Amino acid sequence: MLGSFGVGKTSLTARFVYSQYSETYHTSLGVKVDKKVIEVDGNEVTLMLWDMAGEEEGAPIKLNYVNDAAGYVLVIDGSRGNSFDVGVSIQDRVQTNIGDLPFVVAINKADQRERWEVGDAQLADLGARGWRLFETSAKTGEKVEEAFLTLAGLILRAQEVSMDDSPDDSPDDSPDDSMEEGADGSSPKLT
Ligand SMILES: Nc1nc2c(ncn2[C@@H]2O[C@H](COP(=O)(O)OP(=O)(O)OP(=O)(O)O)[C@@H](O)[C@H]2O)c(=O)[nH]1
Ligand SMILES: [Mg+2]
Repeated sequence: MLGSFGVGKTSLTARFVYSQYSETYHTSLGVKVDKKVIEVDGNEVTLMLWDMAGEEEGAPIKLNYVNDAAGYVLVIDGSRGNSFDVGVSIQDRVQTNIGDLPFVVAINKADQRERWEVGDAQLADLGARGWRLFETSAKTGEKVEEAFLTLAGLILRAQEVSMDDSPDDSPDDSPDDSMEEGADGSSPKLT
């Protein structure tokens, strides 16, 4: 869970894992890990959710936690315009320092849309970058499940693709190949 402080990282996690919500704000220190088992496309997936301390001015989030992550939820507080800029800056830093990881964006506090500072044009801008946006509310539960399940799906697909793409130097790995090579007597070629 990445984002500025107070955007609702802990609240979204608590909504998703425990179906609970609290108005009381206890800022997170360090990292708390929660676990939830879900089903995606018939696969049982265990999500380990790392709820991190939010990024404050002068105190950037620790990217070394993100290094080992399969993906992440980038949380922006729709009612705090500054959290939009912080979110974009975090995403830029992850992209530069770690690279492409599956992620979804939660524009949170959708129950307070009348107080939102983040406008449609800003959201359209993120959408145009190909970011997957969910207008969530940890308070009402709106789109929370959808955001996490979409992330889990993206992670599964990314891992399938990386298995397909894994370097395969040995034709012996494929039973079909080795049978053909055996049949015509040619020796396996190393590419
Ligand atoms: N109205 C409304 N308030 C929310 C929502 N999500 C979180 N809040 C409130 O916003 C405050 C901060 O929420 P947290 O979940 O603690 O935010 P956080 O991102 O974990 O904050 P840090 O740990 O300090 O980075 C709390 O008072 C929450 O009750 C929401 O969807 N709607
Ligand atoms: Mg927190």
